Formats: sequence, structure tokens, C-alpha cells
Amino acid sequence: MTTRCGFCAILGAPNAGKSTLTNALVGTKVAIVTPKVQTTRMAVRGVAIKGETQIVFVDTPGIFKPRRRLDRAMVGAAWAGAEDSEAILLVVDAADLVVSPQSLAARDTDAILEGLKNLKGKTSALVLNKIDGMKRTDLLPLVEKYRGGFEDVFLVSALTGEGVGDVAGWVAARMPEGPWLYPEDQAADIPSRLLAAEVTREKIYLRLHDELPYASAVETEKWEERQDGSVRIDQVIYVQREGQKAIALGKGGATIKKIGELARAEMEDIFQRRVHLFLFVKVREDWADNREHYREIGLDFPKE
Ligand SMILES: Nc1nc2c(ncn2[C@@H]2O[C@H](COP(=O)(O)OP(=O)(O)OP(=O)(O)O)[C@@H](O)[C@H]2O)c(=O)[nH]1
Ligand SMILES: [Mg+2]
Repeated sequence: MTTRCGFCAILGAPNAGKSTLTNALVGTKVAIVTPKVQTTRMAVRGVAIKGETQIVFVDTPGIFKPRRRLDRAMVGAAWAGAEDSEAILLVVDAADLVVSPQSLAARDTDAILEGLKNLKGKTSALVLNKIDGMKRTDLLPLVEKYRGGFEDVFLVSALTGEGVGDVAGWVAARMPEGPWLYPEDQAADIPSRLLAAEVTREKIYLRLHDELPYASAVETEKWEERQDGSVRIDQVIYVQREGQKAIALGKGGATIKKIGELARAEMEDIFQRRVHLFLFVKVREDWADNREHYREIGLDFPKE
């Protein structure tokens, strides 16, 4: 029996639905999803099996014009994910682009198209995402505008799952022959401590607004297995200023309590065990310039 195995990077502007698509392709949640841009900070691998083929999908941070060191590391991780893959899916928020063809996301997407030209030897497809609630005829101009250079175009709703199977089939057919890299039952390739930190970060993005999500980071400090099969997880939420700490805590600690409840419930679901979660908020003005934090989440540390 000939097996196939390979990598497929999922690229696109921030908020295009890359992580939602990754989760849909993998069939389980490996990457966090929020309505805010720049949710994903590092490449996350999710594994799917189609017949004799194992596909390692690489969800990547959105590609945009970087300003901060963290931005540069995120964009660098996205392009690195593309370079290491055999196939590339460029995801576009079709709903947004139909309404505002001059949007920031449209400009970011154009820049990605330029960048893709420099990547040789890859096969790539265009995924027009978020087509739920859209008329097919409204999509035609987008297909025309973006299809050049792609082997195929897919109209997809990562949210409802429409069209996702076709994308998986396309990718599977393009994977090279070779042995599988992961055991059959493994869907995510992310350490539990990091996944737990990501879950809490997702809840922060959902509950806190303005600059706060971007000024915060989460690290798992302690992971302690208990005799009764449960686990105690201690995490630190880093923010950059005292005022942000006050907002993250909320009146009488109400906000952090809610974030903790939501995160704990999801961790119990993911890890299939009872979780005792302890969250601490600390001010660390320079976490976004701290080499250790980048190492912790698997990002290169850009010079500036
Ligand atoms: N209506 C609709 N919404 C979608 C679809 N796919 C994703 N979304 C929503 O779009 C938002 C962004 O989704 P993500 O998957 O986090 O997007 P992303 O491209 O990973 O974003 P970054 O990691 O920030 O670059 C979320 O609110 C999703 O629920 C879709 O097919 N239809
Ligand atoms: Mg994402």
C-alpha cells in the first residue's frame, strides 16, 4: 500500500478565517478563533487523514504590514510555514472583499499574492471563504480578480463546512508519496501547556477590547497532575500597564473570573479531565520584546 503525507500551509490576511478553516479541515479544534484580527500568533499544525493520505495543515498568523517586533515574528512565521509546505491555500474573506474591495484586508491580500510569486515549486489554491449568506453571482468578480496563478478556486464556508471537503480532497491529491509523520489518532501537534495558554488567550480576545488583547500574552507556569486524575494549571496573563491590569481584573475581579470560567470549561473539554485553573495578571511592560516569551510560543525573535 502506498501512503502519502505532506504539509499544506493556510495563508491569508488577518481575520480571513484561516483558523476556522484549519479546525474544519482537521475536524477538531486545534487553533483558536475570534472575531478580532491578529488572533493567531504562531504556526499551529493540525493533522487530517483522507484515505491513504495524511495531511499536516499549518495554520499561520495573518500576513499584514508589521509594525511591532511581535508583528514581524508573526508574519515571519506565516511565510516560514509556506516555505516548509508542499501545498498552499490562500484564504480570502470574500464577504468583506465584495463589500469593500479597497479594504486593508484587500491590500494585505495583494501583498501576499506578490509574496507567493517568490515561492517556487508550490502548488496553490484560492479559497474564497465566508460565502454563507452570499449570492454566487456576487462572487464572480472576486474569482476573476484573484484566480490568476492558482491551480484551483474553492468557494467555502469554513463556518458551516460548505465546500471544505472539496478543499481537503484537492490537497490530499497533491501530497507526495511517503510515510505518515503522525500516529493515526493524533489531530494536534501543540504541547498541552501551550494549547491551554492559547485557550485562555482566546477568551481574553473575546472578553476584552480595544488594545488590550494585543497588549496581552498568556503563559502556563505550572501544570500539576493530581492523584484523582485532575490537573492544576497556573497561568499568568501579562499586560503592559497597570491600567490594563485593572481592566483585565474587572470590578471585584469579575472579568478575570469570567475569562477563567470560560477557559476552564473549554480546557476540560479538550483535555477530557477536570481542570483547576488559576489565573494571575501581571504587568510586564516589555513582554513583547522579551526573547523568552517568543521561545515559549515557538516564534523566532526578530532583531527589532
Ligand atoms: N460568516 C462566516 N464567518 C466566518 C467564516 N470563517 C470564519 N469566520 C469568522 O471570522 C472570524 C475570524 O476567524 P478566524 O478563523 O479567527 O480568522 P483567522 O484568519 O485565523 O484570523 P487571524 O488568526 O487573526 O489571522 C471569526 O469570527 C470566525 O467565526 C465563514 O465561513 N463564515
Ligand atoms: Mg487565526
